[in-house]
Amino acid sequence: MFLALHSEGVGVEEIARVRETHPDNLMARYFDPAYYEALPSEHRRRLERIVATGWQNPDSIMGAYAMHPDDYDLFRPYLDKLIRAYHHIEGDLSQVSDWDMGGALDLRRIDPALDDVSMRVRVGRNLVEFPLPGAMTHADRVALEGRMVEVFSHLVVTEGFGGGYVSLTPGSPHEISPERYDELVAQHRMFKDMRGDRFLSAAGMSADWPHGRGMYQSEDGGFMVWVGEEDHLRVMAMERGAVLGNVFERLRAGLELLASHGLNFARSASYGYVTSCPTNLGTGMRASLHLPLPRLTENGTDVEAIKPLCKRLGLSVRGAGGEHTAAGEGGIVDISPSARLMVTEGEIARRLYQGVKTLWAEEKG
Ligand code: CIR
Repeated sequence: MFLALHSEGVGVEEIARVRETHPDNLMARYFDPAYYEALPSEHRRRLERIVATGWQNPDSIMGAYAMHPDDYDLFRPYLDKLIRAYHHIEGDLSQVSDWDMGGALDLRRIDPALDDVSMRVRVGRNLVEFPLPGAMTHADRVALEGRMVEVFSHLVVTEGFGGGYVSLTPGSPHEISPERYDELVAQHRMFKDMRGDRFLSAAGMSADWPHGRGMYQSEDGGFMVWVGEEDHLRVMAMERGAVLGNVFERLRAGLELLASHGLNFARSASYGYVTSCPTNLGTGMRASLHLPLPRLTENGTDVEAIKPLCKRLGLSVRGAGGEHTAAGEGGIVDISPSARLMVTEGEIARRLYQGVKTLWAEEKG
C-alpha cells in the first residue's frame, strides 16, 4: 500500500509500473522520480498523497487530486504538465472570470419547440481557510459545515433564495433521515455516498462520511449548494425552460451572495478557481442540458454515434442518466462544453448554445 510511503522511495516503483500498463494515466505519465526525490521530505509526503489515487486506480485518466489550495503552486513543475496535457494547453496559461454571455441565449430562437429543456450549471469552489477535502480532518469537515450553516441562515431570509439546509451529520439540528437522503439522491439533488467512489476514497475524500456533508436548497429548488463532496462546495443552478442565460445568471448571483457573506474562494492566477481535481480547474464549471436527439442516436440506442460530431463542437455527451448510461427515452442526451480552463464562464454558455444550434440542425436534417 502507498500508505506505507513513510519509507523513502516506496511508491515510485508502483507508479513506474502504472506508467507501463496505463499510458493514459497522466499522473504516472508525467511523474518524475528525480523531481520527487529532490523535494524536501515534508513536500514528498504531500506529493505522495496527491498521487495516491492514481496508482491505486491505474485506470485513472488524471490520477491526482490536490490536497491543499497551494498545491498547484508548490508542485507546479509537475502538476502543470498534467494540467496542460488534460486541458490541451500550450503557451501562456492564465484564467480570467467573465460571465458576459453577450445575450439571453434563448433556445426558442433555435426552435420554438425548445421551450422545456432541462438545464443545469455547476461550479466547484473551495475556501482558502481549509485544506481541500482529501486532507481535511474530521474537525475541519465539521467546522466547514458550521461555517456554511451560518452563511445559509442568511440565504434562507434572502428574497429569491429561501429554502433550507439539510445535513447528513449525525446529531445535527439539520439532520435528515436515511430515507429522505435516498430520495434526494434519486432526484439527483444530493450527492451519492462518496465511499462508493474508489477514486475519491483513495484520495481520502470519503473519510469521516457522513460528517460535515449536506446541502442547501432554495425554496424553488433552482439553486443548490453541496457541502463536503469532492470540493468544499459545489454550487449549482438548474431550471426547466428555454433561456439558458437565466440559469447562468442565477448561479452567478448565488455565488456573489455567498461571497458577500464572507466566503473567500481559493483562486490561482494561472489556473483560476482551485478545485480538488485538476480536470475542473479554471472556471470549475460544468454546464449541461438535456436535448432529444432521437435521429442522431438511433432512437436513443447509440450515444456513441454522435460523439465525433460533439467532439468537433467542443462538447462532451453522455446518456441522460449520467456517465456511461444510454440515452433516455426519446433519445435524450446530456451535452456540455468540455473546456473548463482558459475559457470564460460566458464563453461556456455561448458554446453550449451554439452546440445546441448545430446539433439541432443536424437532427432535423
Ligand atoms: C480519474 O483520474 O480518472 C478520476 N480521478 C476522475 C477524473 C475526473 N473525472 C472525469 O473527468 N470524468
